[in-house]
Amino acid sequence: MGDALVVLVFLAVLFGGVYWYASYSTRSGKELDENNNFIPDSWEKNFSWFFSAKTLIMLVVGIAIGFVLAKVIG
Ligand SMILES: [Ca+2]
Repeated sequence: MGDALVVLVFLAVLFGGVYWYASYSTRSGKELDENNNFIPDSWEKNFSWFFSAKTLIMLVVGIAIGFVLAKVIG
């Protein structure tokens, strides 16, 4: 279960980093964002689902971390 925890924490950091970078790069003007939703327009073509499901994805990863953590500690 320890390995699963490492993978899940890695995913949470990775996804969090991607969401953070999307917001950062559009706010700072590094990426084009003509529709002003803080997602680089070049990413939206293929990965809009990843941003629409942001809350769900982070919730699922968070619950999974909590579940595995409880198994590891308990
Ligand atoms: Ca956009």
